[in-house]
Amino acid sequence: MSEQRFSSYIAGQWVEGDGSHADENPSDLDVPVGHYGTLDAARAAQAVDAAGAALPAWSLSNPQQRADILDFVGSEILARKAELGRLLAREEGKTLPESIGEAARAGQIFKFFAGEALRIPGEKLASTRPGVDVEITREPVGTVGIIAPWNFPLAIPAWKIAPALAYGNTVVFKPAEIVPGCAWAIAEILSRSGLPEGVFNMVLGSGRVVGQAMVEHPKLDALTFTGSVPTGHALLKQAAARALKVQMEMGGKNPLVVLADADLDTAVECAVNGAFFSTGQRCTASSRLIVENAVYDEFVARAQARLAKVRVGDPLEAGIDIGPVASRQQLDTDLSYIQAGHDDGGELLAGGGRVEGKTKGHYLAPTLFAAKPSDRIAREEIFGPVAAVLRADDYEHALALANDTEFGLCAGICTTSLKHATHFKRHAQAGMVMVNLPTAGVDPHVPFGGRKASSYGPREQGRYAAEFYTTVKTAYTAA
Ligand code: TXE
Repeated sequence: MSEQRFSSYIAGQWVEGDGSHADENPSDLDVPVGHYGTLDAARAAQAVDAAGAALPAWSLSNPQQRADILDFVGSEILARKAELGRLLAREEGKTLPESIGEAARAGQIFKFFAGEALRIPGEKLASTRPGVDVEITREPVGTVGIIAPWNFPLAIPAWKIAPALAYGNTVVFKPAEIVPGCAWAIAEILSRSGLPEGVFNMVLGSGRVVGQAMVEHPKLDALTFTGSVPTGHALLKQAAARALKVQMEMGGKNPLVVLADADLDTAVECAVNGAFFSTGQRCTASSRLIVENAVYDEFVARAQARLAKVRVGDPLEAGIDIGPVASRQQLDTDLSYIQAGHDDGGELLAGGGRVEGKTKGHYLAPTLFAAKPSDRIAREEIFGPVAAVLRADDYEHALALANDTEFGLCAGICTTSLKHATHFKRHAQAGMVMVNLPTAGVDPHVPFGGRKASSYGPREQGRYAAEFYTTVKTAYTAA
């Protein structure tokens, strides 16, 4: 397995790329998952050329052909979910059950969009002019660039690639640098799916070189990006300068409000799961726990007791709750925020440092601070197993704290009050709201996305994906 080499895929051909970069296993730094070569800007541009050349035929392809191909891909991912989950667990570090669950999710998404390929809607309206017919149809947006992050290396590519292909677009997919194995696995399945050459391309390499070359290419018609706010905003400016259609999913600093009337067992489970599972590396993670004063001490005591039982370690090992941080760079970021928590005067309630594993890995204890709303750990996206707990006087104060952020991806509340749950669903400034559930954990067939600095452009997933992956045409015919 350590000998495996991951290549790029352009115009139906595997392309080796330059060099031999180690694909690191964050839970065992001595044994890489494989090796990969990176592309230069010229070869990334060739991938966009290939996608552009394949577009005219694919955009007019039979929807049954597209459905069959996506169904094949979904079926194979589902059949191989244990093996693909294992690759994911080794490469990104989430636990094996979470990884297998993500692989299954990726397969289900391909199957959902297999169906959608056959359900592309249109409208026919009466014209305001006599003797004229008006039809509104959806056509593919064109050549779509996909720039993906590392934290869901199977599911996020799936929820971008599947709708792109279902609606008749061609694709250039650039995964994050640290997950070439999962990207290669997806490309390998797509390479055997019956897709005409050039319809799907996958390019390995750095964001600055390969990603930039894609975005600057005149034949790229649309860009979908998930990643950090700074990169997203930089790409947004470039996209605006050339009027490129974009969809951006960026950071989060998601609140979980715990009211005095909450079932505290539910609240603690929601908090621990939402803040720390998947090593806190979810854009939907509950990194701000906002707890009403009346139950604050009890909530903290119960959360500490629960965290003391959480097991950090090798994601392939049974009984492990939290795997390693995905990379050295992310570990350094997490440790710097733990330091910031101390520097800003926070009180450490749990964790606070690295954990020894059986192997050399980026293990970090789930870390909880009592913090002030102005502290950096309570305001900035950390993207690791580090969360802040804040005090709220009452529901109104909790809601105000929940909305006091530049982000707006999701917001959660634990309460038994229908009145407060209903009010929160309406007034939380977020794209997604959860009641008595962790903020992380969403369905694949309904819209995903946020407000404020978290997102830009149309929603992802479900039927709402059509907004980004298609463009509308209005046709008039004299009858
Ligand atoms: O993100 P980047 P990284 C946040 C999180 C994390 C931080 C860094 O805070 O700590 O981002 O993660 C590509 N032109 N999130 O470094 O840099 C890059 O190659 C074109 C939150 O992974 O934004 C990768 O494929 N592309 C987020 C993708 O952009 C460029 C999920 C994301 O990389 C590029 C992931 C460029 N100039 C990270 N520079 C969430 N909330 O879901 C980079 N890329």
